[in-house]
Amino acid sequence: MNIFRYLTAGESHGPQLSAIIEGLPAGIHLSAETLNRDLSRRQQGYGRGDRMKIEKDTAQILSGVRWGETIGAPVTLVVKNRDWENWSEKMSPLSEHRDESGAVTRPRPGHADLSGVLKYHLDDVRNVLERSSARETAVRVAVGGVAKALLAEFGIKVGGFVAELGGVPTTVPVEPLETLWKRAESSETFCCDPSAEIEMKRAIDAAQSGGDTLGGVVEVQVVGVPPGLGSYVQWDRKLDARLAMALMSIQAIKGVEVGIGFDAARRPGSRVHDEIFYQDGYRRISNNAGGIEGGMSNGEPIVVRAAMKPIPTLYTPLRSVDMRTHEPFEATVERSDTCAVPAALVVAEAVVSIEIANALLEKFGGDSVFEIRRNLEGYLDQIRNA
Ligand code: EPS
Repeated sequence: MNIFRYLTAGESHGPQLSAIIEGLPAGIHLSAETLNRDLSRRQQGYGRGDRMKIEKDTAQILSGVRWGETIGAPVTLVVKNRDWENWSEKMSPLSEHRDESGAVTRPRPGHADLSGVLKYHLDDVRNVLERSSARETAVRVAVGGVAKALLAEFGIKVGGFVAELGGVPTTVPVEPLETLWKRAESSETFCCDPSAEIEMKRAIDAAQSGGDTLGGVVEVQVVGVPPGLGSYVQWDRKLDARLAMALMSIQAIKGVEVGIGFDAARRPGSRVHDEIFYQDGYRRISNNAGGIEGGMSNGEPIVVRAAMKPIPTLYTPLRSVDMRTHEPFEATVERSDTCAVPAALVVAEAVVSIEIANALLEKFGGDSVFEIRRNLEGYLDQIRNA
């Protein structure tokens, strides 16, 4: 069913992260610079740790693009890990020399560590943490950049902001979404409420000095989506279900909301559903549904939120047991970020872009941007007077 398919590969301290995207039409304007903008955004944000000083992520496009346009063939993307230089012995794919002295045997609560070693019959937690690490999101953001470039061909734009961080909520000004995205871009915590930003930075500083970490909520919006993407007829074709899966697949995400989300459960129906008006086409004056009704886009901006838990690598020890001795210990100090919520916004934008691109390709098909545009315009004409 997926037309836009991709897989990622690579370890956090391995030589590189890679992705192959299959199912792209010919004629998408694409450059590494477009992808690198979001790769760089992902590395910013108040509360990131020292690893980000080492890495300066850039994407290489190694196939499927010629003279700045996709040619319909699979696109290969690579993001090199600069930190690899410091890990080439420990993480060598080929060396026969096994150095088990540095094995990690103390699983960190909240990580994939414990379940991962049990599942794959491993005795070094490193074999789990290297792949489960959120480092993988660097290449997913590059894949999302390709999806964003596809959507841009049809006037569909994706952006967002941090809605809450470390328990500090934001008041979002009543302004066009694109103005809010610009505000968020110039904020160190990617939010659009300057007084909340001061509080958030204070909370991050306090967490950092106390050896703790913070989570938060990110909100992504998509504008320019035609009505009718996704479908109500089958469970796995519902657009909201697919967006939820994509968002939940991001490391550390524990909850997803569409539109007013959980708040809809607390209000009477009269204060939830978006009334329908007609004036040169169908109009709504509210968007509590977040642009999705019956598993389909309804033409209003799509609005989704994702809740990120605090990063589980803590400088203040949490209790765990050593897997060799089963003796209790308090977790060793690891380098980590205090807060990666701003980064999670960029990743959330990426995975949402991928799902919208996929739904667009499903409905309007086509092997070229030209053909998809023709199909889309024909459909928009068809529903104009409905
Ligand atoms: C991460 C731990 C840290 C983060 C990393 C995710 O890495 P390290 O232990 O090497 O300092 O910096 O995030 C990234 C490298 C990234 O690019 O986002 C973890 O345990 O998930």
